[in-house]
Amino acid sequence: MNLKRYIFLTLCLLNLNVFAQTPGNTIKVEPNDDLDEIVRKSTLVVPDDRQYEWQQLEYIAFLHFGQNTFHALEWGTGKEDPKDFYPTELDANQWISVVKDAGMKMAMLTVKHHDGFCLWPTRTSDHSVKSSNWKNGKGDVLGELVAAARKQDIKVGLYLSPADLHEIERPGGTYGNGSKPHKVQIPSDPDLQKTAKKIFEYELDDYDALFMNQLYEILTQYGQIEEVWFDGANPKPGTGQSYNRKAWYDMIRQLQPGAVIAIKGPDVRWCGNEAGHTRNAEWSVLPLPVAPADYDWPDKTKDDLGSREMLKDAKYLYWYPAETNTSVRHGWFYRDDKQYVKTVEHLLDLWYRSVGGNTVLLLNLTPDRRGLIPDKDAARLREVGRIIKESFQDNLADGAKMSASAAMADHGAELANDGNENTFWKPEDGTTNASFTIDLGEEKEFNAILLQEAIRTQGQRVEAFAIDVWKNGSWQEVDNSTIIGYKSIRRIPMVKTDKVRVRILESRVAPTLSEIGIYKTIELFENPQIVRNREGEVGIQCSVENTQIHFTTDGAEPTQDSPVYQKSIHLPKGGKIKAIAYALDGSGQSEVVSVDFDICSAKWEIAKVSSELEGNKALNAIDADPSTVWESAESGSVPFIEIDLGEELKLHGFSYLPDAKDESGICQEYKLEVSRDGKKWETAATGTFDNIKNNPVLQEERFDKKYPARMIRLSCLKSLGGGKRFSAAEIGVITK
Ligand code: FUL
Repeated sequence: MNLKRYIFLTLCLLNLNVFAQTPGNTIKVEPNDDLDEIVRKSTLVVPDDRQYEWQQLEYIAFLHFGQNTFHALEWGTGKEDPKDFYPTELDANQWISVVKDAGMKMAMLTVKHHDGFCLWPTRTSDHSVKSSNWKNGKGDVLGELVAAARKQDIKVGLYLSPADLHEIERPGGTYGNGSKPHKVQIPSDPDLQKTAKKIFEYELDDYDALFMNQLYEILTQYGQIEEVWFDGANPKPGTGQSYNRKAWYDMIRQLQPGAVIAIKGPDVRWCGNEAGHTRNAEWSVLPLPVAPADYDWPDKTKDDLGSREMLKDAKYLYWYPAETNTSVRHGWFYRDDKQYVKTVEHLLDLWYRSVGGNTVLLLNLTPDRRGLIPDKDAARLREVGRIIKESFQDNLADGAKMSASAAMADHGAELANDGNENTFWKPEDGTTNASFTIDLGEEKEFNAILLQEAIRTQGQRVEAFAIDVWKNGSWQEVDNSTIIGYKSIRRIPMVKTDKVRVRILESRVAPTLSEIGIYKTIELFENPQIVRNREGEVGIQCSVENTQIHFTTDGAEPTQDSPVYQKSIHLPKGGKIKAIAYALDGSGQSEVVSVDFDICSAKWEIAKVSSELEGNKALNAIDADPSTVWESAESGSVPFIEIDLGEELKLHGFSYLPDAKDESGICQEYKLEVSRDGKKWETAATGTFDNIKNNPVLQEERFDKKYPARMIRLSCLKSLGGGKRFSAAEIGVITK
């Protein structure tokens, strides 16, 4: 053995890390690695090709459609009649044209939601479009979506719910039937076996076998699939059903090697909420306690997932990027025209925070009972798409002179502005802070800076940075933030300058920048806010100066001819307020915002309550202020709140706004009783607030008939925490 080889082998054996490992999406942490070494290793963690391609999609569409659409439900029961599924004008081309105009790159359909109804003519069950009257049972929603998507160059994703209520409820159903895993061939159908390129064999119980046959069909009959989404939610847990997820993943990898497996899977992580909240620092490199092959991909909901503090106990470092999923409407499925639709302002802000915050935005659209995306939603999505397109078409940094405080010879500053995400600026290893200057050559006006790290080969490194602009002969900081990752878009107040500086304040090993953009983006005119207090006084506020607000109370669209808002509007019995703000100089106007109020709580009193915590009194549940909450103490009996409405009303239903900050006190199973005199009580409704754990938004439940009542009592039969605690931000009644 020559000397060189001897030294090489000795160093390897001593694990002195002199020879760098190859980057990959999993890097093992050795027991003797200190934090510095773990941090160094974290820069070797990079996305694999399918993860990188998925990340580049940036903005994609979810489509929740199925039995729930026809029952105005979030979660069905599994007992729905297939004949209830009957879209009258289904047109997947319309869906895709909205997706396309919105600037989204993929459409992902709920081909089977928790109720088990399949939107393609599966061979595995009769509970599908085949048994509906839609197109005489010859229809295929997935097929239509795929055909439309291919025409317009939109990629396709699949949501197939592992939880399947139909298979729980039907006689002889397979879900949780206690069957033992045995060798099963996939596809199992003899006809499909004849044409199958490969027949798989796995150890599966009855439901898993059915599920994998469904998976096989949708992965083989519809061309290229880009994402497979496995939901962790299950409306009926406790059946004892388990899944052979390793088999699912194995088959997906073989049938659709380019598809990412999301949520309960190894490639894409759920952002941790359904409200569209985004993190301050969204790391794509995460610590894992075991090797990815042995991991079961639990939800990650904490604020900090990838800081140095989080990495220090890692056994493995893993590329696990986040997907922000939320719905354009209140709820995942179309319900009715009263359902809240996010404004353009809201959607655009969401896009900036998610796409510009190192995540992919998976925004849900809700085809209605016609089988079309509702006009209002379509118009808003298209408007957002237009704004994004126009805002980012002209990079003011093009042709600018780039320089940096330090750079490696083959990673000069100019590479951060060559339109190529694969080339990048980088200083020598060990240079963890550095500054990067963009000389625009002349004064330009802008309000957004876009930064990208070279994640594909260099991973995610930047931990803190600041942005300065050159003003009156000196640098002035206009923004600072944490991570960059695939993409960070920072919005700043409009500024005019000829020089911008990005200061990397902290980074792992050495920072990289693969692309920099400077944009003058379209700024929206701020929407007015409509709020009503307990006494029924409606206030409309707009923080923009020199504006005039016009409003209507008759449901008509407000214009400049509508009454001018000057003082609060008295609306104790409820009604619809629509408002719009105009700049006095004619330079702009807001969107029309609208709120539909029911009767106010001015006359209401708390008649009785099971208990209330000091500081979180029961009155907070009827004070018209969602920021204050009622919280009961933990007790052995069913917690409840009894409200005296001060007068007899005809009740159509009730509403419950949970306290999203107190998961364990959120009511999941409720009973609502009514009384005319406080003595004789009648149950008006019992039920569950579907999906309230993941989506703790306002719940509105309508009764089967109208009840005359002066008192209501809401009892929490089961809270999310399992214990006997109940909390509420607001409780209301529906009288219309
Ligand atoms: C949740 C489900 O329970 C909802 O219905 C919806 O499909 C959402 C995307 O995931 O967990």
